[in-house]
Amino acid sequence: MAILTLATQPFAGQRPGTSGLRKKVSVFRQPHYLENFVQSIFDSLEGSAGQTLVLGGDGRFHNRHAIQIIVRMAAAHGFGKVLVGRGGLLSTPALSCAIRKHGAFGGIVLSASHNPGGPDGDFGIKYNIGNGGPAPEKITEAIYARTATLAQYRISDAADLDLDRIGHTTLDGMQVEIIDPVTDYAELMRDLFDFESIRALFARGFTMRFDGMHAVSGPYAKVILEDMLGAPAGTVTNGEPLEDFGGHHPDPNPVNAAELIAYMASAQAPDFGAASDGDADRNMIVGRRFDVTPSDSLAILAVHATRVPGYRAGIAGIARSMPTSTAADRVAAALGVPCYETPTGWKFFGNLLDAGMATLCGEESYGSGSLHIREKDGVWAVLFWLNVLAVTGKSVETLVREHWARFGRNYYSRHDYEAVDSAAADALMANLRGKLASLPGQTLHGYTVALADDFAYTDPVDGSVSRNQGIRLVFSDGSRVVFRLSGTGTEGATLRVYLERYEADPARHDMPTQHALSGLIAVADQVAGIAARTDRHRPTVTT
Ligand code: VG1
Ligand code: CO
Repeated sequence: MAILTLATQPFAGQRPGTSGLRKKVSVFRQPHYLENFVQSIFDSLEGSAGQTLVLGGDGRFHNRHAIQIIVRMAAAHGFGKVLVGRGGLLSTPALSCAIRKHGAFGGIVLSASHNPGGPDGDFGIKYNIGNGGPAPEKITEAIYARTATLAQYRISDAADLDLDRIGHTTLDGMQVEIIDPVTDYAELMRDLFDFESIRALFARGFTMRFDGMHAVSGPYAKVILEDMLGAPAGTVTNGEPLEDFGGHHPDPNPVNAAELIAYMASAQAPDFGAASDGDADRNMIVGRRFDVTPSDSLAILAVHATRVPGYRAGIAGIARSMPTSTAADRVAAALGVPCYETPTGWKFFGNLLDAGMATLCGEESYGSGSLHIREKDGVWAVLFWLNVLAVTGKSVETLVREHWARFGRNYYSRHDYEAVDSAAADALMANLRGKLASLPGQTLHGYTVALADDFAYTDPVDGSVSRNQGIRLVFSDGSRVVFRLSGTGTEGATLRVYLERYEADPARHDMPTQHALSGLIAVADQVAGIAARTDRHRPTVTT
């Protein structure tokens, strides 16, 4: 076996977005494309010689091939050991858990998360640091800078590994261990939650459906829900990871998980429904004939945290991404703890969690998590809800309605305009930026603009500043409209418009969401000129 040094040339555009580098599979299949990016990651690390790297992915098309390449490059780079999930599988939260548990230097997760898979779908790669979380911008920018100058990469010429057999082997002097992808993670969940109470809940006949969307969460959900907690076999549906996710879009929202939503609205609906995304870091929570918004979910978990063993001592603070509704802010105020507002993307929560400033974090995009790891965590959120349902004996709907009665309701919706012409989307954002100074004081469709800005964030721990994180209009009644361009899409641009309206009066908590937000929807179009500039007259996806 030998270490080869191969000449290469830079590829344009290898800049990590909101969550790693995501491109079409066809882009990743170009010779040297993956290798260049991996070498750029390795070249940006200091002190990795002899250390441990954790490696796994969501099982999508190209996953196994990429794993073989990265293991051989890790050996060439001088890592001491690589831990690989069996079959090349590790959910994003399980990878974060494994980095922390095994004291690894870092990890690489192969996923394009909620983006579709298969030969014509998307692929992605992301580097996580030693705290288990996504690399901060300082590192992702260094990686990107390196991709622009790379002239060679190093790789072992060793034969392919057997990824399917648990155990130890060596590759060009580097240890390789194939680990069960579920074990460490399941143990962590058992330590955080009241498994006795949840087991008793299922024993009393409580019913649920977990839709794995043929992504990587299935094996985790089956072991934990069906084997450890005694949920009936068949509770987990679409539980086998498939390379193309069965042709579906593994994005757990009411549009892409329509089958689960329909089932939860039917006469056979179980007590509880949930779904997760490609890499199992997102969650959707559904009650019987009752959907829960991710922003409400975060707020409700925070209120009930002390009912859960892992959070019995209370929470130090909450962090939410800027577009996420302010429901959690009201809970933080009631608990007397701070609520931090960060840019979109989990990498911004890492410092707050490491510093002990926040305990729970969440995003409106069906993501929530806590200091137990440094990624958002889909199965964790489901277990948190099950724990609260078990110890309160209440239904999902009752818990949410009680929450609204106490704190008020934050009507919330996100409108996505996908695959919009990039130039038109950039022009729309530039035009909005140009208008910011003139908006405060204006009244539009009955809403008076109190603040209009381009969100910038100063990390309170390391002082780093992230600018241009979304245009924010805040109105005098606390309602908000936020505009951002997606940093995870692979086709044209995706414009996201986030809409939020606060309603304190319980007599007005039963309006259809889009109706409650109709005034703000009109404001958004008037200010941004969405229809005129993109020629789109309705969103591609409304969640
Ligand atoms: C989207 C979401 C963001 C999330 C990111 C990664 O980013 O809005 O909240 O952190 O996806 O989630 P963007 O830039 O497209 O809006 V995952 O589960 O796809 O890794
Ligand atoms: Co994801």
